[in-house]
Amino acid sequence: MNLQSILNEKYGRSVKDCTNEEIYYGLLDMVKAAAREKTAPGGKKKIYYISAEFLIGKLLSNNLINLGLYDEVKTFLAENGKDICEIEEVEPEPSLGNGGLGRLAACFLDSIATLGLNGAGIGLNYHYGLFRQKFEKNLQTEEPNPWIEENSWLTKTDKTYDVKFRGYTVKSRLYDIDVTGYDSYTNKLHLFDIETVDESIVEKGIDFDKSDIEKNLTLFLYPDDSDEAGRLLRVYQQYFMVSSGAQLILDECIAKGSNLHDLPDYASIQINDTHPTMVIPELIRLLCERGIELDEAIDIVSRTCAYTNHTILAEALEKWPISYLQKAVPQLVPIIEILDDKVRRKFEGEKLAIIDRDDRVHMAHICIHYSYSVNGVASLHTDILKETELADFYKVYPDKFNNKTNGITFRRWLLHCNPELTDFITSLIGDGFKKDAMELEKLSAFADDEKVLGRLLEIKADCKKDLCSYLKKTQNLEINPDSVFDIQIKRLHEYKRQQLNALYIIHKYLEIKAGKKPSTPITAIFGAKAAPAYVIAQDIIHLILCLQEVINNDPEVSPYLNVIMVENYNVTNAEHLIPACDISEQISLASKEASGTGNMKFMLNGAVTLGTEDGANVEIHELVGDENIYIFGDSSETVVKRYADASYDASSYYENNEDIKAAVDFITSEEILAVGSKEHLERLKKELIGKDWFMTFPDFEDYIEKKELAFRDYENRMEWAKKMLINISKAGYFSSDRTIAEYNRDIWHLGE
Ligand code: 26Q
Repeated sequence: MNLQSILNEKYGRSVKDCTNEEIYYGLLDMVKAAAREKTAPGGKKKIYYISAEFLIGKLLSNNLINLGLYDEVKTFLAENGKDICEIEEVEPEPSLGNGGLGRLAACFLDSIATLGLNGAGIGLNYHYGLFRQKFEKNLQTEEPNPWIEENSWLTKTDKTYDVKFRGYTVKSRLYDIDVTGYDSYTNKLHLFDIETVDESIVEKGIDFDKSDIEKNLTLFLYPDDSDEAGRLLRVYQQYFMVSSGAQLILDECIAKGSNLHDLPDYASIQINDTHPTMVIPELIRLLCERGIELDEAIDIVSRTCAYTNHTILAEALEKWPISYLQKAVPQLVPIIEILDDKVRRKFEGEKLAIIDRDDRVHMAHICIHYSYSVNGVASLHTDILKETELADFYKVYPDKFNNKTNGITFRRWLLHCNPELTDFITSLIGDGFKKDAMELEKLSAFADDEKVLGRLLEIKADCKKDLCSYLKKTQNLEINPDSVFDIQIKRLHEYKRQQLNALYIIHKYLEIKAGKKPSTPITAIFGAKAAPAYVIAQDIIHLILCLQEVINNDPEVSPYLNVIMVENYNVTNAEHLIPACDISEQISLASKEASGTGNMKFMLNGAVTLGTEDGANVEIHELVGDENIYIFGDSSETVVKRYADASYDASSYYENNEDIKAAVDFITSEEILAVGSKEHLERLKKELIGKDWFMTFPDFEDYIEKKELAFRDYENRMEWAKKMLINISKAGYFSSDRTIAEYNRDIWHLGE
């Protein structure tokens, strides 16, 4: 084994005598060398996936699996008394993303390489990933989350670019991370950085001096979908990323023979949400600088760029005051004004304009006018974009709009995180599903095979035990492995409605107190980070933590109901939580969750969804049928209508529904106030009664009903196992290999 010779050279010791740290760094070197030996996919045209976030997670085992080395290394280590899982723990997680959008970008890179498409990711080399979450006094606190060590997955390159801001120029340097495809090629993730970043400017928690751009430009990933502070810094970050990326793209295309007039034959640039929008004016600027006429430059760029929308939440759509751009990147302002002027000449009215009357630049509008493709991320989401949110644009550009339902990489979310299930599936249907996920359908032949179903239940029980020991070891949390695991893990956001789940838990607690005990104990598990400045999200975390303390310490209730809030939810603990889940909570307010991708990961691992008709839940429902999913709540049409006519009145639900009133009142009960903060809890209660903007009350009764039904059905173990099997067998559609094949077929056209 190659590893031994690396360890000899590095430490002069045999693997037996090396520490887990030493073995990890040995494997890092080994994997980097093996990745370098793999060829990059060739071809004239290349896809550049540009994104402010790549939530790649730990890379060691992922790369070992994709390079076909995992089993060999695991056996070799075991023979020498070492456990590969313990070595995996040494790796710091690169948390270079907030949530779904960043994790999607990482899954896409895996699939682009696996399908052998010539592609690269372009992003930023944040020194600190998404903050590390700690709980103190039942409140979230935030700490910096470093991941770059002397020895890391990053490879420093000698490529540098000048990036101009108002009044000064900074130098960007390119760092690369290899992206290994499964049994396939290797691509690159290009991350740009500046050399003057100064980690010592971090103050208490994650506060830092936001004004000194040269010291803070790539210091932190933005933790906020909702924070006002530091927005200007975000503009600097975005421009730094797109300017470096655009220069790299032009260099590469020229090196392959492009005369820049033919740029669309050499490159497609997929813009991941509006965060990289400035790549459009920046490319136009660079093309003009290189001698191309403005109108032609605009046309070339519009045929090169494609845009993906990930949200319909108005507050998440970026609108930058033109004064910010003037201050940071004045060179783009005249170009954006010209882009706006052209739109205004062509289309009447304000709705399609780029610069609005308040002098704010609508980034999504730049993308829609000056890209050749606009896609949503699940079929319901794309329909809502076309019919409601972007209807005015759809009218004038019907051909640009298309849907690409999200997907996940099965390498990480099945092969790596659930080897026992993977082996069992392989024993039943062979290993073709590892390359062609649709082969999972073959599992449906076993839907009535009690032996198979029994084994499936055993594997789930094993995964639950694994999770119990993992959470005991890492967080000192105790869970009953024989309870039903009901899991909601995702960013904390009101539209995702963790508060609805919390209200259910209160309802259940009150029922148990009144003597109505569930026949199978329930463990409600949460994992969620809240943006530091998102007040109500912090309050909801506080409530869940208070419920955890009160309920788990109540001897009357805790044998039947437990609440677990996992600290610092991230990719690594998701990999332990997902395989162990029985019921997957996907309870966003219909129309608000563009797609969701956690829903797909749970389904693939044999959890049954309890969800609203939102995002990709709709497609999961269509695939598995009514019998194998628990759907509740108002439809997206009802919700959209209720917003439009402003007819929703939360307080009347509170006044007229006893269950709702009892659950909401409990938020400020003596029991909760004994462990919580009055300020937080009263604010949350007031928010719910006075506003409940994401309409939890209208869905409350139906949620309880369907959840109770799911718990009852869970008692019939064979029937439940059948539901699990059908969910797994239908999950093939949600492979990101399928999604990427569709992007290529409809948008990128590589290899044609
Ligand atoms: C915007 C402006 C200023 C600061 C931050 C931001 C910002 C940062 C991150 C806005 C949005 C995000 C992240 C969005 C996101 O994760 N969206 C999710 O994308 C997934 C992949 O398509 C979907 O499955 C989810 O439904 C969607 O919520």
